[in-house]
Order: sequence, then C-alpha cells, then structure tokens
Amino acid sequence: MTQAISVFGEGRGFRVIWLMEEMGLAYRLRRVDLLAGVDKDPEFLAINPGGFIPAIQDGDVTMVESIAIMEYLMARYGPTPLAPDPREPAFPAYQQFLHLGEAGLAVPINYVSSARNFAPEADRDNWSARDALQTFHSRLRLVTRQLARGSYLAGERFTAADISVSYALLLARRAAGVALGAAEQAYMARTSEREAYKRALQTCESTRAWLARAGGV
Ligand SMILES: N[C@@H](CCC(=O)N[C@@H](CS)C(=O)NCC(=O)O)C(=O)O
Repeated sequence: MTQAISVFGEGRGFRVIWLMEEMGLAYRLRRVDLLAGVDKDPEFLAINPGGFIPAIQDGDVTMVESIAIMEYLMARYGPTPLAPDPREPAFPAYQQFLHLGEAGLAVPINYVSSARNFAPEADRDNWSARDALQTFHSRLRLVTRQLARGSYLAGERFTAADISVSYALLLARRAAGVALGAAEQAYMARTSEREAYKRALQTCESTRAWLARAGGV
C-alpha cells in the first residue's frame, strides 16, 4: 500500500488537497502557521527553507510550488482524467490555464491581497498593488473568453486547470475583494459543487474558517 503523502500548509495547499481528493490519494495535512512566524517552526523550515507553503513530502521526495506538485502527483499516480493526454485536443488549453491560474492570476492577486490586508494604511493602495490588480484583470479576460466556449477551461471536462484557476478566483473574490462577472461566478459554483472540493474544505480548517469569515465559496 502507498504511504500517505504529507502536505505542509493550506493556502495554495488547498489546490493540492483538492487534487488528492479528486484522485483518491492518501494524505495527511501538517498545519503551518504563517502568521505565528515560520521561524518558530524548524521542522517545516527543514522541509522548505524558503518558508512558504505548500510543500509535500512523499517518501524521499520533497517538493514546493502548488502547480508543480499537482503535475508531479498526476504524473506519478495517474493516469487521471484531471490531466488530458498531450495528444488530446484539450491539452493545450489545459496546460495554459493550469499555469495561468498561478502565474497570471494568483501571483498578482496575492500582492493585492497582502497590500490590502497587511500593509500599513498609507501603503494599501500603492502603485504596485494597483498594477498587480490590473495584471490580474487583464489575465482574467482569457478565463472569461474560455468560459464562453465551454463549461470548463479545457472544454466540457473538469481538469486540474480548473483547480488551479478556481483557487485563484477564490483568492481574488475573498481576499482581495474582486467582483467577478456572471460567467466566473457560475463557473465557481460548478467547481465548488464537486464532492472532492467539499471534502478538501472539510480537511482544510483554516481555509474553511477564512471562507466563512469572508462570505463563502
Ligand atoms: N507559487 C507558489 C506560491 C506560494 C505562496 O506564495 N504561498 C503563500 C501562501 S498561499 C505563502 O507561503 N506566503 C508566505 C511567503 O511567501 O513567505 C505556489 O503556487 O505554491
């Protein structure tokens, strides 16, 4: 039997847990309290000296970066319908949105959220935060156009690209106060209706508490 994979931290670790719930992989979540300060958590720093979450440990494999971790899990424990085969017509869109979810959406919106929630009052609406918000909105146009073409980002089938982008939209809506359009709202309602999403939320107490405070899915 495969031993349980350890996931360190929620945040974007929610993507990893959601994927593992979709794939039926055994895991354990090890909490990491960023607000308390990772310097107080030497065990975690030994796993990721960069001090950011998520990280995983799978036997002697240690990895960071939520999208890379998802790609690793699907490649090692697949095949799975969450990752279209490179020869399938859905593959290019899948690959693009899998990465756009982090590089194009979550990264810029994270800066907006950090500025709004943690910066000193005078710095909350600084030039960089405004630029990051504009970057997020420009990339979001690709999502809007794609959702006019199909129910999910790679067509009519739910894939890991939807996990990647759904989490970024959640962050935008609930941590940065972005008002999403009707197509994105309907899309998020579809992805968050999945049983694996609900199970992941049951596991991820901090994410659940954050969403409860911030107004839901
Ligand atoms: N690109 C990384 C982003 C990781 C990241 O920024 N994580 C946040 C929480 S979701 C974090 O740990 N922030 C604290 C820090 O970067 O020191 C990924 O997708 O895993």
